[in-house]
Amino acid sequence: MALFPDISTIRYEGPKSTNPLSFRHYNPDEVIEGKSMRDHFRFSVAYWHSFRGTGSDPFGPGCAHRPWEDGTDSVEMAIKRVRVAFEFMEKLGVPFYCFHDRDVAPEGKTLAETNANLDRVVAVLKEEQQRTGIKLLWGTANLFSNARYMHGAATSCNADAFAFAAAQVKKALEVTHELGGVNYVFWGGREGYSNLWNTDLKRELDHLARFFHLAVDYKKQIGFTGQFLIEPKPKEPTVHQYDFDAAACAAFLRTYGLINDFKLNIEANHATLAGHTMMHELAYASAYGLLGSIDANRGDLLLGWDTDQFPTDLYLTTGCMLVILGQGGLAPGGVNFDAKVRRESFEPVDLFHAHIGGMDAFAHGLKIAARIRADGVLRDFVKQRYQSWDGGIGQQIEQGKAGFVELEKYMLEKGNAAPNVSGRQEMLENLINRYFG
Ligand code: XLS
Ligand code: CA
Ligand code: CA
Repeated sequence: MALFPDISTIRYEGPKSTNPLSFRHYNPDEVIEGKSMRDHFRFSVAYWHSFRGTGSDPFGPGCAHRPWEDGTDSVEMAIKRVRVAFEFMEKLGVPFYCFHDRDVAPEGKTLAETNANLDRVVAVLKEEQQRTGIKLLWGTANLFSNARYMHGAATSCNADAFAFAAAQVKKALEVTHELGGVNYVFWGGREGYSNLWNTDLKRELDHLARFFHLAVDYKKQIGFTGQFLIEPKPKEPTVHQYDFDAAACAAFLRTYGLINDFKLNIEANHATLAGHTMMHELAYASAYGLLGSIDANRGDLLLGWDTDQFPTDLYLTTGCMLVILGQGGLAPGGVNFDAKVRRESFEPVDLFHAHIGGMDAFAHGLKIAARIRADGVLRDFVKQRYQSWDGGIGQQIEQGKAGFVELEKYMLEKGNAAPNVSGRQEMLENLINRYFG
């Protein structure tokens, strides 16, 4: 069944190629810093955007041209859509995909009916995984679309919403396990609040932690060994999301004794919504040993909401790759394109252009980051900048050998601090630009 009849497998043709349906930088077998590009990125397609996105927005309904859709939300349509998705991913050459339970199969009238629908589609997902060798990077549960979650799921004021969410995640974990998923993501959906007049914040946080503990217990019970990931996001849909950013998630996980069971899935658009750069969020998560996977996309800084655009900015991808190379990679995580084509890009071929652009931007960024690291200029500069900590009083502080008394004595004797040296930000910015030439 050729659903993209005019498109053949996308190949690497090198930087000089002018064929828009080819890779100019992503060459899966090319080895950089001892690892193939395929293994550096572990690229993944997000089922929800690419196969359930219709291009609808608050001002109008969907207008995407998807010739395989029959206009129903039936299980039959869901199964046909799986075949389309796998043909797309095969032609694109991505090794992974991600989904929410409700992306792949329709919700029924009862939980039992919903689970049965999911089982039928999962059997086909499994078949297609086996046929193509494409694997599941992560599964997740949609705990935000159905009206029962209007007040949140694990943080709802309605205990039945918590119970339903638990049942839903239980099933999503089983399905992820069944499909050999290597991670499982928790994005906080409506876990947050819009105003404090009606909200018991402490009780909601306790419930959220309880929910995660139950998930960890069940993971162990079924022998699922995939990595659990929490995905920070500061706002949208609620004004105040509990998983605001990497720092808030780290504090939450530590407070509730969950720090060893979770890592973070960092998304670029969520980082900027939080007033950070993606590189900040990655560096922060990595510093705490919590960087597990990334959702690759970008926002539009002129709009300021979650536009989920495909990443094309080489400064962004180079920054990401500097941090990722710095921690030795992302596996078992990967680079998931949580991104959607613009409403105006309504033809199926636009899905190819979008992913090719994202993959090439990351591959190009990887090459640049590897060159920056090989030259060592940045690393040497930073090392030099902190040299006062490599010996003398700095070393004594780091080694816990100097307290306030010793530090006062040291300064009384010395009289004043050593003069500062320039941070040379502009010089370094110029230096980084040389690699983009
Ligand atoms: C929404 C999130 C979501 C998660 C998965 O903003 O990005 O798509 O990645 O639930
Ligand atoms: Ca995401
Ligand atoms: Ca997003």
